[in-house]
This record gives sequence, C-alpha cells and structure tokens, in this order.
Amino acid sequence: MRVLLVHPSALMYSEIFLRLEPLGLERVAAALLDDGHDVRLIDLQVYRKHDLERQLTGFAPEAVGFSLNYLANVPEVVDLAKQIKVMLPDCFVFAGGHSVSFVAEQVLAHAEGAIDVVLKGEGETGAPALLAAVPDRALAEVPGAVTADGPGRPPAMLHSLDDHLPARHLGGRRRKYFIGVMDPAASIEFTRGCPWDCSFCSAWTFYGRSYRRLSPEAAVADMTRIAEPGVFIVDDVAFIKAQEGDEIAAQLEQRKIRKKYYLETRCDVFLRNEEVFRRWKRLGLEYMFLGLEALDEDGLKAFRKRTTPKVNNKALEVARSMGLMVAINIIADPDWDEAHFAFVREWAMSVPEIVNITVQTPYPGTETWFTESRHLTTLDYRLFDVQHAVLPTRLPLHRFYTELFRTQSVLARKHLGFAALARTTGIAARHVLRGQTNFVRMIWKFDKVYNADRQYSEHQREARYLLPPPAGKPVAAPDRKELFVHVPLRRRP
Ligand code: B12
Ligand code: SF4
Repeated sequence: MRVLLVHPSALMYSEIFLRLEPLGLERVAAALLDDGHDVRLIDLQVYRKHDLERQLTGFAPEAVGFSLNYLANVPEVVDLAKQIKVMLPDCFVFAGGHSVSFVAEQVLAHAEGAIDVVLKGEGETGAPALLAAVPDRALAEVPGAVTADGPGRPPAMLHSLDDHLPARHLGGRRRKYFIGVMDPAASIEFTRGCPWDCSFCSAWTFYGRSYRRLSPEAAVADMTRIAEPGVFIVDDVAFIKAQEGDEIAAQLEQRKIRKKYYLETRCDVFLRNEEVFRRWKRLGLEYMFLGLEALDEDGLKAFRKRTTPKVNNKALEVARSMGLMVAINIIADPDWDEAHFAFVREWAMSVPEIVNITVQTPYPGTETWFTESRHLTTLDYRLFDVQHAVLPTRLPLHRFYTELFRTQSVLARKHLGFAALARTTGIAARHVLRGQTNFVRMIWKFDKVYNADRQYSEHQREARYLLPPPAGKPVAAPDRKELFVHVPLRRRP
C-alpha cells in the first residue's frame, strides 16, 4: 500500500529552544517498510502545508497516518484529515501517538468520519496490523484500534524494541533538527517507559508503568546510523540502571564513537549512578535536563516526585562539578502572584543552570486530570501546551502572562542574550559558516515568540474543537489501571 505518514507542525516551545526529528513516526515507518509497504514521511515542523499537498497529489497515498503525540496539535490534524478526505475520498486515514491514545473517541467525533481509526499505544505493532485489516474492513479486530463504533481489543506491546529501528532516511531536511547549540542534532531511544508515577505526567500511564530497553547492540547499531554530531537521547529518565548505561558506553568506546549528547534524567538517578554519567561525560555528554518541577518539599510531594530539595540541590552541585551544562524545569502554578514570580526569578538568577518554566497543565491520561479541584478555564486543545494557563490564575490573566514572560525573558537573556551571545559568538559563527542557522535564529526570535499579548490573545480565538472535561470532577485518584494505555503482560489478569 502507498502510505504517507505525517507529523504536525511545531508548537510554540519548539520555535525557540529545539526542534527534533519525529522518532516515533520514523519507527512506525520502519515497521510498515518491513511489512512491504511503500512509505513516505512528511514532518510539518520542517515542511510547509503546500509540500504536504504536493505529496497528496503526486504520491496519491492509499493510507495517511498522523502522529498525535501532543494534545495541542489535535485541531490541526483533524482539519488536515478533513481536507484529505475531500481531496482523496478513498484514502484510509488513521492517527496514533501518545496524546491521542487518551482521547481517541473524542478525536474521532471531531473528525466526523475523516479519521477512520485512532490506533492507541505503540505503533510498530498496530500500524502493520491495521493496514493488513483495511481490505476486509476487519478494523475492530486490530489491537489498539478505536473506530466510530468504539474501542476494540487493547493495544499490544512490541515484543522487542530492537525491531524496527527508525527509518531516518525518509524524513529529509534533517539539518533543521537542533537543540540549543547542538545544531544539527538527531534523536535516539535507548529505553521506553518510566517506573515512577508523578501525578502530572502521562509517560508512565501510557506504558502501564513498565520500563523496557533496547539491547546495547541494537542501541549502538542505531547510533552508527546517525550522521549528525549531536544526539538527543529521548528516554524519559536516562540510565535508570547503571549497568544499562555502562553497556552502551562500553560499545561506543570500543568503536570510538564520539558525539555530543543531551539527555533527561532524575536527580536521584543521577546521584545514584554518578559514575555512569561521568563515563558518558567522557563520551561527549554535554547537556542534561533535570525535571526539578518544584523548589520546596510540599510542591514535590504534591507532584509525587518522590525526591527531596536536598537530593535535587546535591544533584545540581555534582553536575556543576562535572562541568555538565544543566537545564532545569520548574512548573509555574497558575496561583502564583507577583511575589512568587519574583522569588523564582531571584532563585533562578542565583544558580548557573538554564532554568525553564512551564505552566501547570492537567492532561488527559494523568492523575491530575481527575484530581485537580480547580475548574479548567478553557477546553481549547491548542492551549494545552504547558505554555498557556488553562486553570484559573490568581493574577488577572494578562498580568499572569506578563509576569511569566518577564521571568522567561530574564532567564532567557541570562543564557541567550547579549552576555551569553558574547560567550557563544564563536559557536554562532561556526554554525553560520557550516550553514546551520537554527541556533542563531533562535537567539533573536525569543521576544517574538514569548510575548504576553500574543499569549493572552490566543485565549480569545474561536475554538472549533473542545476537549471534553473530566466527568464529575474533582475525584480521588482513579484506579491507576484505568489510566493505562498499555497493560504490561505481567499485570494482565
Ligand atoms: C522526546 C520528547 C519530546 C521532544 C520531542 C520529540 C519529537 N520531536 O517528537 C521535545 C523535547 C522536543 C519535546 C517537547 C515537548 N513535549 Co515532549 N516528550 C518527549 C517524550 C519524553 C518522549 C517522546 C519520544 O520521542 N518517545 C520515543 C518514540 C519512539 O515514541 P513516541 O514518539 O511516543 O511514538 C510511539 C507512539 O506514540 C506511537 N506513535 C507515534 N506517532 C504515531 C503515529 C501513528 C500513525 C501511529 C499508529 C502511532 C504513533 O508509536 C510510536 C512507536 O511506538 C514524551 C514522553 C513519552 N515517554 O512519550 C514527552 C511528551 C510527549 N511531551 C510532552 C510535552 C507536554 C511536551 C511539550 C509541549 C512541552 C515540554 N516542555 O515538554 C513540548 C512540545 C513539543 C512540540 N511538539 O513542539 C508530554 C505530552 C503531553 C500532551 N498530552 O500533549 C509528554 C507525554 C511528556 C509528559 N510529561 O507527559 N518532547
Ligand atoms: S515526570 Fe519523569 S519521573 Fe515522573 S513519571 Fe514522568 S517521566 Fe517518570
């Protein structure tokens, strides 16, 4: 079958700090190629809509599959699906990915028949099975498939992550993918899932709190296929088990593979497995993202982070001593007032790390979606991107954004502004000379993207598709199995 896979356009966040290859979609593409399909992939983060239209007329796909990892992309994908059904009425349209797995029925309803199936869970097993079922319309039999008639069988977990390494060659425009000064950068996956259970996060609920890994051989084989000098390791929590990080490191050392790496991990994991991180530092680890989320004990408890400010501070200290560049995330509560923002600004300026602030957002698939006692002030999917306030703000909304962006901009200037530019001029010049302008453009784009007026006005737009509110809220945390998309084998009754 001729299959076109589509990744939607970038969200606000990606306009500045990073833009990464659609790794999940590339793995789905690999599985479909292995099954003998003729597959093309277009990423609207780096291509325009007219490029998509050209593919639709030139390639005339028999099936189009959308990646919907982000809730904020739902309206765009629903509208594109509707246009495709007008252009190619016989084309089979399906969507899969993280967020859509939690709102499958609603997205099918918004699409009014333009999306035939939402495929919940991992796509490597589901997508080939789905396309095989299309000729006989035996869609309800496919694990994970949800149709207008409702859900069918539960999604199946991939037997081995070593299968279907990403089809990176399909994307094109790879030089557009970057993260900060790592420009260009590719992405790689070593492990999947997370054994923790933070209340605001759906990474663990998607995979039923399971945690799996690629074999070190497959991980390194994938690394050898990457041409880019920078690599973003997409794992939710990198190197949870020291041995796993060591095994990959040993093979990279043996093959003398050196790259610049960026990864995300937890403070307690970093401290526990300090030696592995030191080894990776020698291999080229430069940047590390630590999700601190809150500065105080109560905040950490509320998020069920299962760590303490003491552990977090110690991790920052050790990372500094190792010469790692650390980025940390703090979640802004819509209840913050001016004094709280000022406190966070002061704290952030007192530490050498890059500080990033996101806005607390209850997402379907998380516990807070059910337990948050404040009423959502909007159900517009586009605002669920952790940059907008969807819960009532203590300050008037515009004032909240003014404070948020004052804080963002103080922090950005600390790293991206004139002082930082003076330090990074060498880097910037080298990038431009190599034709890599992503990083340089990002430095100058900040004020255009992060702007209180823009943010506030986005609340005034007409919303054609509304997220269904959680029923009967607030409630106690639901039975966690009800939150799971995948039920790991050992937990099945
Ligand atoms: C790496 C990552 C990123 C990367 C982006 C990678 C990329 N270009 O896709 C970066 C750092 C840029 C990023 C940014 C953001 N992220 Co992010 N990210 C992740 C993370 C940790 C892993 C995703 C990943 O690459 N996994 C590995 C690949 C192989 O798996 P996958 O993409 O999920 O694909 C599989 C399935 O989803 C499915 N699938 C995917 N596409 C398709 C398509 C079809 C047709 C089918 C059938 C199946 C299918 O099959 C794939 C293979 O099994 C997830 C958490 C998680 N564990 O999922 C959060 C996560 C997806 N991100 C999240 C958020 C909130 C964001 C941001 C909005 C804000 C932020 N500060 O983090 C921004 C917005 C990004 C944007 N679109 O512009 C939330 C999503 C919340 C939501 N419900 O919308 C998540 C779940 C984290 C969380 N804390 O809950 N993110
Ligand atoms: S926030 Fe991090 S540690 Fe917590 S559940 Fe999500 S991925 Fe795991």
